[in-house]
Amino acid sequence: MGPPTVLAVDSIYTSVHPARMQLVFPHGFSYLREWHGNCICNHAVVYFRLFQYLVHNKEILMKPIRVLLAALCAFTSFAHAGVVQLDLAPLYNIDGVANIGDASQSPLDQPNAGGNFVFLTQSLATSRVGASGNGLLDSGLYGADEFHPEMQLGYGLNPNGNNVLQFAGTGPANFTLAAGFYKEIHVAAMTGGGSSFLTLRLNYADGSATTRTAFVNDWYNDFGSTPDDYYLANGLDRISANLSVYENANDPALFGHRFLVDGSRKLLSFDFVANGTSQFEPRMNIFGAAAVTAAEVPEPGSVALLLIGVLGMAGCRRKKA
Ligand SMILES: [Ca+2]
Ligand SMILES: [Ca+2]
Ligand SMILES: [Ca+2]
Repeated sequence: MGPPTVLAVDSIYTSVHPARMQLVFPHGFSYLREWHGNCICNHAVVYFRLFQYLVHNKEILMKPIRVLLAALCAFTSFAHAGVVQLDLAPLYNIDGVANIGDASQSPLDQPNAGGNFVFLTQSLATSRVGASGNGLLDSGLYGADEFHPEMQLGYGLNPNGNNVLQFAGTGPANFTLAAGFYKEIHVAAMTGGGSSFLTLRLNYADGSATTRTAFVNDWYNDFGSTPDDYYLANGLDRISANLSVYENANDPALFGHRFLVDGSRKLLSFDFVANGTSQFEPRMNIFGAAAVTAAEVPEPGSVALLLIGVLGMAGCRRKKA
């Protein structure tokens, strides 16, 4: 049997849900990371499978590059603070983004004269007005930039169903995430028909809570980005909820807001608390959220794997000498 090789990089962080990164090795071993909605799979399983692979294929110790690759696979699992996409689907109460094939949206602003508008996807915008169409990304997947981590917005996963949490004078909404240590939560939001305030109340395992209140602008407002309040998209067009009126406005925006978390305390859940909203206007709308984990502590399995990699490379050098 020849030396093992990496058969395929099956898919690296595809835009489908759940997000998945997979390396497939021969002999039935694979390296896989998945994000199932609001939790991350147990990394220990990944490390154990890589350990199995290295032990099973002793000849790999002759191949420093492959050892290094395997070690890097494990190392990257804890070297970076993780991003957890928070699946708010249980909270969504309207379809706030028009897309091709779906003519039954609910307005992001007041449902009467002068209002009754929603965002639309780029493909629908292009189909209506060609190159001057400005819509939200069809996938709802906004890549990381200097202000925010990668964020998967709900409409990209469920374009025809409920994909926005709208506060129209309604009370707070609680979201329970995978209990853990986080340092930031980012929320995609805007207000239609005026501006409003969003307080995130963070509930820790020790019974304590912290809050920060963000000013969630009217979708036509513009401001200078800061690490706390920024844009996910700007210069957008909008369309009436029944798709009859296209406004080639090049102005509305979807905003992002950062809420800092005490990374030394285990977080259990948080509450979205809206202020300044009403049944008619303003109405605040939330499109998705992501959490950034606090620095992860290397697990014993990954430390052992790195040691194997170093020893393997040392062994190769001795044999060559
Ligand atoms: Ca829709
Ligand atoms: Ca436009
Ligand atoms: Ca604007």
